[in-house]
Amino acid sequence: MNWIDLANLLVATGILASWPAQAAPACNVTVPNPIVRAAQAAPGTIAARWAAKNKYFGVAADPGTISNAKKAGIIAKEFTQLTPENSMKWDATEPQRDHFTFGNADQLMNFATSNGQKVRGHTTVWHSQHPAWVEQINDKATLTQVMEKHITQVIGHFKGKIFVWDVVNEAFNEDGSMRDSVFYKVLGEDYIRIAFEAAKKADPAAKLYINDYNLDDPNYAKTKGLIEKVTKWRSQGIPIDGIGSQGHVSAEWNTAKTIPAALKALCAAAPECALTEVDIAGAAPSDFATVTKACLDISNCVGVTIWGVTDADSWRASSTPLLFDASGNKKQAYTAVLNAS
Ligand code: 9MR
Repeated sequence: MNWIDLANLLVATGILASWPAQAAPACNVTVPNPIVRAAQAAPGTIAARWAAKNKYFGVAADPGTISNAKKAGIIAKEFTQLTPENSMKWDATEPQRDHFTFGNADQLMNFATSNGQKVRGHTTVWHSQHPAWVEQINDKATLTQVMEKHITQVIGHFKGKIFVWDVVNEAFNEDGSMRDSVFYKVLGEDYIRIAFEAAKKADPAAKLYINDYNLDDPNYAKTKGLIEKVTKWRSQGIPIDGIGSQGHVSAEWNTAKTIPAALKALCAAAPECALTEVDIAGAAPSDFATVTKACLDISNCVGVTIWGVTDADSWRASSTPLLFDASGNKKQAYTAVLNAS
């Protein structure tokens, strides 16, 4: 047992009230959000090591995963942060106009609360997984009102309980221009301001993120385009607190090796940043270590979320991209991340 695990054990068993300040590892982390206390992570886990560095190590889940006792056990022990994989999306929370449903989302929130885990809200404005009635709106006044109401209701429902929201998801094309979603088509670029201002009003304490995929290379047009726009929007006073890089990695397209430099560039463009949906096709241990360590090495990177518990839960299950195999056993990638942490 190393000293971090020992300190965690002492805290968990009540022998120490909290981590002694001088026992915390020397590092230059000044994260605006005090994310996790070491006491919430089980000794010997990756999450415990990350908590000692004031960063979360999280996972995507939903009622389907937490209702499985084995998976619930893994989540409770191994992760300090949860993201609802689907249950807070528009089609789940407002399937019909003005009818809000939070059953699954509340279930996940309650599970997280009882396990001392922080929740990242995902996601209010996205071109995908919103109901057909949203897609059909074609005038500015109506879409503004509908978008503001959706954000106000959903973020407001969890006010004070959710520490980070992916307010806008996947707003960019691969060439760095803005995606032609219904929001962009009807409202133009101004939809970003409308969305973030509504989110800020709904929960002033939550950190507000823009989240996207294929931001895995600093020289890629999409990475550059997002950085340029976020820098401009922030200079205009739009309340964007953070950039989320999803981190869906595969060997041939967006490789692990360029992620450290890409994340550095993204994190320099906002007060904070995170890797929000990490999975790596084939789960090569060294790639998992490279990707996760990229966040550890950047002071304002607040944490990493793995996009699912076991390989069987993954949206791309056939590529076995996660840290636990389909039976819930730790894979070599887990050990590689632990050793790099
Ligand atoms: O993992 C999610 C899967 O269960 C859903 O069917 C899918 C629907 O679009 O969304 C998946 O999660 C996505 C996330 O919300 C946004 N970034 C890409 C993720 C993988 O597709």
